[in-house]
Amino acid sequence: MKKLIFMTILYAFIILVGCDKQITNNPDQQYSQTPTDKRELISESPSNQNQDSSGDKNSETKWLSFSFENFKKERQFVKEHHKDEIRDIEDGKMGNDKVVNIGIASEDINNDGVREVIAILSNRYYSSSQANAALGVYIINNEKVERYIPLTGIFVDTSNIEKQSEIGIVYSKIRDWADFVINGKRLVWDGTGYVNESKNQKDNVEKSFVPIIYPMNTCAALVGGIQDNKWISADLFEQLSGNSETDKREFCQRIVGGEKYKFYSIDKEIGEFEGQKVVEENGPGEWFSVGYTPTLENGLEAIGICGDWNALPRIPTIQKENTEQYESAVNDVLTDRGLGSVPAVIKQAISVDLDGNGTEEVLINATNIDYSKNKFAEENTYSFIILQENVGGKDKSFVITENYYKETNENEPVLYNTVPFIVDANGDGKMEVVTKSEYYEGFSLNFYEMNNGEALHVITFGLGA
Ligand SMILES: [Ca+2]
Ligand SMILES: [Ca+2]
Ligand SMILES: [Ca+2]
Repeated sequence: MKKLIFMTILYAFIILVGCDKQITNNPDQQYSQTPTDKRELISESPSNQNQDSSGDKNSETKWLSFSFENFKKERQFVKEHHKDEIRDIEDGKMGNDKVVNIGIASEDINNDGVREVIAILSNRYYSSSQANAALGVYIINNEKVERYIPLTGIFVDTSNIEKQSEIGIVYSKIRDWADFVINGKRLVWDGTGYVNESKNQKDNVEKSFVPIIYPMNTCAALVGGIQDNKWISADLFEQLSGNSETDKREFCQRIVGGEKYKFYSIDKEIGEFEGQKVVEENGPGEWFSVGYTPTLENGLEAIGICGDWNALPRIPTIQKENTEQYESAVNDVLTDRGLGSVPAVIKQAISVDLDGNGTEEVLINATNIDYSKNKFAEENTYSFIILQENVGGKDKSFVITENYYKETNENEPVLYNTVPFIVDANGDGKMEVVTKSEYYEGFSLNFYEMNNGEALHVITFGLGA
């Protein structure tokens, strides 16, 4: 049942690993870095962030103080955002209570150095059995509300709203977004909005074991996953920090069959599949396969995650044309790597809000290699992936993975890098970037987790035939 690709395995990956070493030691043929763990800041504009003058962020609740006088400009943004309902209330269409009181507080909720507006709108219109006011976080950009995040379930003492202790925030050590404390209940950020903490804790228990598989024809390769909140690479040859062979074998043994996997392409959920027991494959290398049903539609490239959350909380947008705006970032890398005279070619740009902070990141796939025609080195060719983030209004770029070829060499297979998936593989609300490096008839998959503006390499897996 297994195709040839399953039979002689990891042999080429051993070559691949060996080749990386050659690459590094052979500047005549190639220069720059191995594809797997390279990330480098190539440009950073001065940031205009203001650090909170209160200094260290601790885990104490900070009770918010809402002002009904100050923050005139911010109040205007909020009014503009709710203008239709406020007009109806003031016109008396919503009853006799025609005054909307708007209290404003200002804090950096998502840890990006820029303060958000937190507003409370008080009027009978906002009263129900679940709340007696409207409360929300407003992300302001270009003088208007770019994103409104409602916070539900607030009951405030409307007669003494400026001196309240019903609404507080707690800066989180594990998430960029602060937790909210509302009437004694904790709300935590789940990547798209604020949810009740108890729901989230239940999810965390389920996340202590998450296999991730890469389907190929009738069988999938076990790529790695999560075990006891640690990333695991199932590849027995590759060692990322804190990833022992014992951990890997224990991880594999826990996959007993009957696991439910959701399969994802880069921009959609494909469906649910059932996985079988893990099988250790023999050959020139060792790897683990997982059978699955039903059959995946032919030619679809997917990643399977055994978890019940939505691993595509935000859908990536793929842009293949009109990518000129990203050329300067590509030219900066080419110049820095000594290929300044080689034209920038952008195969695609993928934009998505990786960390869920309301601003989009962009992955730029730059290559002048026509991989369908030639898999061997040609003079002045390259394949690299840049991550561009917007921090405090300024673009900042990192190279995630890169390969360059200075001279034509018919015996030297090229490494060709793409971004086949962007998924939240561990269910923390932040999406990981998955790169694929193809090499002759082998490939590796690499997962990068975004953490405070850095791309941490968390899973690596290689396979060859
Ligand atoms: Ca902020
Ligand atoms: Ca973002
Ligand atoms: Ca994640």
